[in-house]
Amino acid sequence: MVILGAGPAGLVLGNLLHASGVDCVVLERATRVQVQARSRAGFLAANTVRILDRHGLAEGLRRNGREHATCEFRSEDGRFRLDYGSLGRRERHTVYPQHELVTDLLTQYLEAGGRVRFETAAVAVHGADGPRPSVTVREADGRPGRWQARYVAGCDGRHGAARRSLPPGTVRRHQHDHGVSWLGLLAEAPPSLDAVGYAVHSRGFAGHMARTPEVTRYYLQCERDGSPEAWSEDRIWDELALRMRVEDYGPLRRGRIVHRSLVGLESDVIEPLRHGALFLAGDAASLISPSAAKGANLAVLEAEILARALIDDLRHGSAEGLDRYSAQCLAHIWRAQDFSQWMVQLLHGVPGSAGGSVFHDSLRRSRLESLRVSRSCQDWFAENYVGV
Ligand code: RFL
Repeated sequence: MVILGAGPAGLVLGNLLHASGVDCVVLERATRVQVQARSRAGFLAANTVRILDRHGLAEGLRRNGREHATCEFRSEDGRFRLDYGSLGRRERHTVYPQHELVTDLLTQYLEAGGRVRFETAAVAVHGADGPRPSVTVREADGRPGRWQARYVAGCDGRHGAARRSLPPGTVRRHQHDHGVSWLGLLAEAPPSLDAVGYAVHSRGFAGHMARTPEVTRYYLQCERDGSPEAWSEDRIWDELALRMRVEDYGPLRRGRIVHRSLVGLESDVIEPLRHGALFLAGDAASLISPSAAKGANLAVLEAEILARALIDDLRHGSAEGLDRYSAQCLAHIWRAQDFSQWMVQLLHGVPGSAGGSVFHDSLRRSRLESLRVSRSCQDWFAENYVGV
């Protein structure tokens, strides 16, 4: 079994297969240091924690993660809080930075004897619809190589080799551009709120999410083709202060901006998630806008479903799970896409639409008001916000 990519999807899959005695190798383009330094997600759904717990992979997040169950909305109509942990299914998030989760998964996999080939970039998957699939690679020293396997798991993200290797006409690709970009920021500053903060403002959206007691992620809606470097630290903090209405609700704790990136809010689903012996999981299967913090959670869920199906096939001779894999995951993916689209519309006006903006802004305000006053709307929100 060859797994492409050592992100959350590839490493959960690797851990589960290795623990069941399935011979596998993870091929990873980056170095170990780079893999462990990539800071992205932070909000883990209750189901993600249950999956990791079930397989003995949750020790680090149980020790160092923090439970989280409140979000705060700020807008021209005031502010309100939702204690989503007491709504819907009464589930909470665990805040645990993705790079720490990846570090735990990698350490556990390697200590158990699992194999990872770092600095080995998959170039293409060959013969996935035949009896002898293989993966061509470029090794760390630049030399070409080839790995043969019964199955290949493409967990190498949206721009990886797995997607590139799908022959034209074998899958459909559904893409949607939400028309909005965020400047994603990591600040060496303690969180300023004990809640996730969503601020809707005529200048654009601003978001606040705790990562650790010392680090906070912020988002600022920005120009589509803007450059992150055009934002000085002062400009970032002033804009965050304005959109988060600090004059009304209290100051932000400022600190050094240690990472910034431009994030276009896009969705992208491959259907089906299988081509012969090649299976897609995580961002390779579907990209989801970060508006609802679902990507890493879907990656873990899909990896568990795929691991079960592969173990059933390789150890017990039953291909049923593999046959069901795509449809089973796509049901979760579309539900998450639906909620993330709803969140995009909750948090943004329609950028660049002169005549339509009053109409859309009014819809957005009305949606926020429903969330403020309607218990059934709050329950629905909570169930979808924490769930995958
Ligand atoms: P990853 O984590 O991108 O890992 C893919 C791995 O594949 C390697 N690779 C290759 N290896 C070999 N050969 C090749 N040709 C290769 N090409 C690539 C890469 O080096 C990498 O190591 O994919 P995976 O495992 O599918 O996991 C997906 C998640 O990382 C992603 O969905 C989340 O980070 C999305 N996301 C969030 N998700 C959440 O659930 N909660 C959050 O709070 C959250 N916040 C976020 C996010 C994504 C963000 N960005 C990057 C837009 C915040 C941000 C800013």
